[in-house]
Amino acid sequence: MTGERATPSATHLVLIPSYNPGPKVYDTVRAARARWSPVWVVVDGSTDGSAEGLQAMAVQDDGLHVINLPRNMGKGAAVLHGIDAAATQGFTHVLTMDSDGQHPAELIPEFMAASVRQPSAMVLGVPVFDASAPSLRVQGRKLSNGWANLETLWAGIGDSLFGFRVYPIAPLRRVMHAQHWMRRFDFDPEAVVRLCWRGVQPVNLPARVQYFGADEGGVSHFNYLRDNLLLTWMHGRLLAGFVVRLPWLAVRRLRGR
Ligand SMILES: Nc1nc2c(ncn2[C@@H]2O[C@H](COP(=O)(O)OP(=O)(O)O)[C@@H](O)[C@H]2O)c(=O)[nH]1
Ligand SMILES: [Mg+2]
Repeated sequence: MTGERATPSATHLVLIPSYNPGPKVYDTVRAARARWSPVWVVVDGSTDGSAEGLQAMAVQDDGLHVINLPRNMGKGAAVLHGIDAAATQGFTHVLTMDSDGQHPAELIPEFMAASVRQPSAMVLGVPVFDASAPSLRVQGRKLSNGWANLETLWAGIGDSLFGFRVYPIAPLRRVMHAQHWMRRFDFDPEAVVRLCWRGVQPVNLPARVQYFGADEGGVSHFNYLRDNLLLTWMHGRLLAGFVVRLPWLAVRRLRGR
C-alpha cells in the first residue's frame, strides 16, 4: 500500500510516541517511512537530542511530521496529543508503534490493510517472541492478558499489552477524554479493554517483537515496581468497571457479539 514514494494516506497515519529512545529511533522512523506516509513522531520531553535529530529528518521529508512536547507526559498522553491533532486533520485511524526498534515496521501495510477492510475494528498485534524476550516480561504478560480477557468476558483480545496496533481514532479519543488515567504505560491495556466495552471488535494479527540488550542500543523505560503497581491499579479500576457492566456484557456475549 502507501509507501515512501506513493500517495500519502488521508485516513491512516503511523504515530510513534517517543521518550529518550536512544539511537534506534532513527532506523525505526526510517523503516516506518519506507512503508507508510504519513508518519508522525510525538517527542515527549526527550532530553537525549532525538528531538533535534528527528526534526532534522523531517525537514528533508514531507511524509514525516515531528511534534515536540515540552515535558515528559507519558506514552498514553503522547498518543492522545497525536490523535487529537490527527483528528483535526481528518485522519480516522492510527497505527501506534514503539520508537525503539522492537516492533516490525514491515507489517505496517498488512495492519493498515486489515483496518481498511474492517474500519470499525481495532487491529491488535499479538507478539511473537524470540529467545531475546525476558521471561519475566513474557510471564507478566500472561497475567495481564488473563485479567483483560476476564474484564471483557473473552471478547477476543489476543494481547493486552502490545503497542503495535491500529485504532479507530474517534472511539479512542472518547475513551481517553472521559478520564485522566491511561496516560502512561497503562495506556495499551486500558485502551483495548475500554474499546471492547464500547463494541470495537479486536482483529488479532501476529507480529514479531525483538528485545535488544543495552550493548545493542536497547532502551527500556519500563520500571518493574512503578509500572507493575500502575498496571495493578489499572486492572483494579477495570475490574470495578467490569462488575458494573457485567449484566450487559453477558447479554452481549450470549447474543454472540
Ligand atoms: N511518549 C512517550 N512514549 C513512551 C514513554 N515511555 C515509553 N514510551 C513509548 O513506549 C514504548 C515502549 O516503552 P519501553 O520503554 O520501550 O518499554 P518496553 O518496550 O515495554 O520495555 C517506547 O518505545 C516508546 O515508544 C514516555 O514516557 N513517553
Ligand atoms: Mg521497548
